[in-house]
Amino acid sequence: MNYNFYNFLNLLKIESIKQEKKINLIASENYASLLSIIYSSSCFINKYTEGYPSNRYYSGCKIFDIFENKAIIESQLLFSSIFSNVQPHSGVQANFASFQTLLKKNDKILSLDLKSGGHLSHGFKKNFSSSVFKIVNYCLDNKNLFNNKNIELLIKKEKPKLLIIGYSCYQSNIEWNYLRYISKKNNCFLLSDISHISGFICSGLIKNPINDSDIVTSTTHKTLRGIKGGVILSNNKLYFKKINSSIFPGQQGGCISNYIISKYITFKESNNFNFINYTKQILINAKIMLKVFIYRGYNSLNYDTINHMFLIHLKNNFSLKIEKKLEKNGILLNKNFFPNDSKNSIDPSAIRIGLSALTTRKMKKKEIELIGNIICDIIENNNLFYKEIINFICKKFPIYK
Ligand code: DSN
Repeated sequence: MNYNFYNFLNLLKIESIKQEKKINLIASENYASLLSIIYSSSCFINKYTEGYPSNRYYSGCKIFDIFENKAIIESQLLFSSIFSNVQPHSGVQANFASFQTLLKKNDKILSLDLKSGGHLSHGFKKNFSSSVFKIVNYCLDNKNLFNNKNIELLIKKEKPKLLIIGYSCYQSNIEWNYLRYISKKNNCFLLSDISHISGFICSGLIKNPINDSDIVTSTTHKTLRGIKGGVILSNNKLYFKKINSSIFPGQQGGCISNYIISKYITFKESNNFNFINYTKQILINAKIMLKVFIYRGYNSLNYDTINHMFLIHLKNNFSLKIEKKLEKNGILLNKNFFPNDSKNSIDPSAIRIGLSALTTRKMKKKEIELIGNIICDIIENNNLFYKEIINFICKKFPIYK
């Protein structure tokens, strides 16, 4: 197809109408705040700012220095950390810089298995991390929980240099202080990847692992409601210099200046009572929808969730087919592994559901229960056409009012 400028404008229009018309339950997505979007497309898009505040490669960075310093301070306030690097382009890059800081080539990493909810960058066999480091995985136990004793046994047996605590789907609490105790006792570093739950942590709804970790990494676009990006935090002075040099010049030249300004807005917006109330509502909504599924006879990892997301086992249904059927009805979510899944990644046994985006649209109990029941109906019956109802709900709750 021969796209010209107007075709592209049209494509943008189609995408934005699609976003307005669909119910988004993808747990790693959200709608960035308007202010963070505006700042992400500011005139700093033109400015090269290689280096760090007061120490740049190019001239003309004085105003940007003010913004980057503000972003650093605001993220430190938000997560009670004494160090922050706001330059990573993504959570994956934040993780790689942490590996570069703490590890040498061929060191061993102990991380959560992908099928148990682990992340690609934590050592998946096709990811760059596993070509540089040796990887051993722990799994969720038979109650679908992080099992401290199992992790302790693996640390003693495998002697990893780094334990990663972080997940793409998990519904329960983690005893960070115990994991810190056992990893420290065995000379193992601890990296906490809080990408999914950082909004809950800065609101105080989930315990902040900053003092129980050597390094903490996060994305800025999930429960934090910013634009896409990463951040690295630490309270251990030994690593500050090394983290900075791992990011620049270790992994990148210029940072994305306009995105760093936008991150400042995100950290600022996340540091007030409105944001705490927002994350409380995400939690309420996630619990309500999970209850609908349990009532309709579905299994999840647990009967409750402490964050924005949960898994639903689809019994004998094909998740790929269900994902597509839901999309046709205006509902977006992703198929997902369930712990100990015997199926493959193309058609695993579960779907993952996250409530951040619907909460941003200000939906509450009535809509959440209705949408939960509609999803169950679509899973259980063929030829149902809920598109009109989904459209109607979406119209009542515009993304940006
Ligand atoms: N793969 C994303 C998720 O869905 O959790 C994070 O990178």
